[in-house]
Amino acid sequence: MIFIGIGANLPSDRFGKPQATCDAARVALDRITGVRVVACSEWFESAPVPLSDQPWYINGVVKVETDLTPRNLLQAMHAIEADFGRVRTERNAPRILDLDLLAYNETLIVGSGPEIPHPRLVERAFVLRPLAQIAPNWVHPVTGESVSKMIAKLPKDQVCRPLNKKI
Ligand code: PH2
Ligand code: MG
Ligand code: MG
Repeated sequence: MIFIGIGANLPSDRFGKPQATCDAARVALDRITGVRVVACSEWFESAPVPLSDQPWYINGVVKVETDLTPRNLLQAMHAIEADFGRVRTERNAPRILDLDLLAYNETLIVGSGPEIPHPRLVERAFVLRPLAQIAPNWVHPVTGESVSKMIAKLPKDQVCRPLNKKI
């Protein structure tokens, strides 16, 4: 199974609110030649991790099917980020759009570039909670842990809730 994390916490001139950018990003992913979005989580709103005074994020996860290699898929994702006005500064800076390749079947890529599976997915509620909606039976290809096991191990202080279910 192949999963992409979508996130945004800055408004964009073209799309407006982060949620509208995330909606448009989902469409753009499906329009990549050779890529089909086959499942989508709800949108979640989540406090920045690590906690800071930057705006809250909209986050979600999609499942895709593709004939692209991991590197070609990453390249197409980066092209969407650039097209949507993403400016790269330092790690964890606020952004108009972030697309992260979370996992690509059993593929392992380590080293200086983007790593697969995404090395920080296990510590992020804003990835694991949406992932649990679309792939409750997925297990991490390196650790063998289930999504629910990873969620149980999360620090309890990460706020991440479905956008339309505020209490
Ligand atoms: N992305 C980050 C850093 N921190 N926090 C939240 N809540 N959502 C994100 O998508 C996010 C983050 C780096 O990519
Ligand atoms: Mg990211
Ligand atoms: Mg990224």
